[in-house]
Amino acid sequence: MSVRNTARDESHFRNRLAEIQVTVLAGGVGGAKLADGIAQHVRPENLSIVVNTGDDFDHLGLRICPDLDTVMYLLAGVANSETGWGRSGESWRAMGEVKRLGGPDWFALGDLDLGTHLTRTHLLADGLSLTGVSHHLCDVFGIGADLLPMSDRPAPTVIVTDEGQLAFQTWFVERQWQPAVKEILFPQDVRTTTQVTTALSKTHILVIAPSNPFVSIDPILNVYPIREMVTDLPAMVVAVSPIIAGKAVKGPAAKMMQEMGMPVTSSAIASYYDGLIDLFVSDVRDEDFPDQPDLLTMKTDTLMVDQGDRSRLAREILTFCMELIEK
Ligand code: FO1
Repeated sequence: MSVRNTARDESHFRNRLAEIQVTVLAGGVGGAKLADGIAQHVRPENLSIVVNTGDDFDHLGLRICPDLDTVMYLLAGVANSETGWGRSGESWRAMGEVKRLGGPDWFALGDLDLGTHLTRTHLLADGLSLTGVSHHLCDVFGIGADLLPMSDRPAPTVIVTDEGQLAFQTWFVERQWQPAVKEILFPQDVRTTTQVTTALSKTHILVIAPSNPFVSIDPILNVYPIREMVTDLPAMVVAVSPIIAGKAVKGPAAKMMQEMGMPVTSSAIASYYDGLIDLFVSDVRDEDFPDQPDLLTMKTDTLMVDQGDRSRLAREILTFCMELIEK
């Protein structure tokens, strides 16, 4: 393709994208990565990211919001790329002293990360909503996209295991997600925010990120009336599989699928989202799966190792969705 064509295609892509509102439903690392890829193409004022807060908990007297921070740090370019959570260039002096003094050190809080938790806890105590805190922190980090907690009310996810009920972080971190999952409990009658319903009602493309469907996406859909809105939206709803060739890229999704009696395949994820999505994106490493009548499918390389991957995958998905919208 000639340079001139590429330039023309590029400006055509950007002009069409300029009118498109995109909302991403995101949880942990996989969600943050695709949100970051989309943020490379979509103007900040056209991008809303609705984030799972089911992992949130109070620890050492601080309100910890892991998925909000994972997305925020990645979009701000300060995320720890090895762990996927916390800050890059972190130091551990406060946590080391907590350990020496006999405090709980099972949940590793770096010094920079503690700055976020201390400030968020202070602002919440001052009466700011979790959405207000998110907007304040994103302003400081220079993030233009609208980073929205799924609710301003706590909505803690509880994991029912073969050892009984465990709070999410106890199961995920303290027990390293080893206790077998029998069921996942979400609080009922938690409502979302006007900021989320506004973002959803004006969105043209809704992306369900390659996050864990059970503990990152379901908690968001469980918050009223998000599932109902996603089901009824005129928007193009696209989900990206978190499973590649029978494995989860990161975290417990594959193990949970086995424990809950699901085949560990992308098509099982597509079926899980049945009725919610118009388009399903799976990985070229995956087996082909039977076409579902009212579901469009797209195969590409969904493995996001670096920002180039994230940007390429996001561009492919946005291009595919815009072509469908314009039909
Ligand atoms: N995950 C761990 O496996 N071990 C940790 O010590 C840990 C600390 C931590 C601190 C701040 C934060 O925002 C996230 C942290 N995570 C840790 C990840 C956290 O458990 C998230 O809930 C998961 O990433 C799932 O989304």
